Amino acid sequence: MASTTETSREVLDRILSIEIVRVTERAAVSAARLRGHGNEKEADQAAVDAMRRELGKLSIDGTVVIGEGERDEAPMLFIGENVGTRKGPKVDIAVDPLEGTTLCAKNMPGAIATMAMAESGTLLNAPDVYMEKIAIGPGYPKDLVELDLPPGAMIARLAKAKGVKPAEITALILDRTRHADMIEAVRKTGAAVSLITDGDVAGVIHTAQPDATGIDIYMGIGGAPEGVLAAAALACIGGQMQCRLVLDTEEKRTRAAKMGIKDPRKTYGIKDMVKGDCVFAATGVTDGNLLRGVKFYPKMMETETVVMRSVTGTVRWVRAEHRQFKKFHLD
Ligand code: VTB
Repeated sequence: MASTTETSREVLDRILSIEIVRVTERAAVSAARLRGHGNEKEADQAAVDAMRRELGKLSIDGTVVIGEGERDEAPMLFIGENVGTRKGPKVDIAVDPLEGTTLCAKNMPGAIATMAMAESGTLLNAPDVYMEKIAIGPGYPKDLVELDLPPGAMIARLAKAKGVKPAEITALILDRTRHADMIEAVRKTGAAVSLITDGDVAGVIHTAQPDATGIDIYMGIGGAPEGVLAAAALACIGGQMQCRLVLDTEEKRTRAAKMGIKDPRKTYGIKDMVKGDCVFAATGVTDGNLLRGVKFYPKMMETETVVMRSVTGTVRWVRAEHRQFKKFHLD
């Protein structure tokens, strides 16, 4: 048991890196029951309910900083909501109970349940707007990625650093019309573009294991909450990322200002988004490159989770067999 003298750092280390696995497992199982049902909202709600129920059992005094929406929209796990038993360390919580709702509803690869937990006041409080992102894995010279470099020049720089020709580089980009010019510019260098329909948290994580995933770089505009979660993962496994919020209207700038964002054009590195010790976890909902989806058997369920911690760089792969179905509140 955690004694009252333990710092949040010790608790994050010893206890929460395992406890957090239960949270994403529960969310993943609840969503997985609704795979392929064509109902994104229902699957998302099931994941949110399960995640909230499980978070409530953790010995933390948590505050949701990346959540399901803003307080006035009254969703569950809203930004600012307190979670946990309140008897424990103060921590920031970032959640995406079902990242890739469409992937789950259509039973396509790559849906995950994910969250991060960090020392209080250390995660970027990002509004739910778009974010420009660029990310690569570990092992490159410092400051290699640069958001404002034209995509073609970025690919050339990356290829040089990797010691290969641009044709041997693969960039992962969300398949959106807003990325048409970027995709063309990357292809012009001879590099390959892998397109995904959703799921850029996993997309960014892919860059950390290029040999396994075939992905060298993630580029493009996705959700800001997903950007902070991806930054939390890279803070643990290494890599580089640069991001900028897309605050293109007065309304968005005002919302961001209320969340403490003073410079709407600021470029964020990983350390600007994740300033302290943090734990990140993701459980597969549908099968994907990163994680296997939930498997249901008559008397057992299987989940696969990756959980990682930033100060130690420990990455644990947790393949779990669950036999007590009632814990999952599936009926
Ligand atoms: C991405 C993707 C998410 O939103 O962040 C995307 O990773 C961005 O929004 O899985 P648009 O769909 O509007 O382009 C998701 O697709 C859903 O949150």
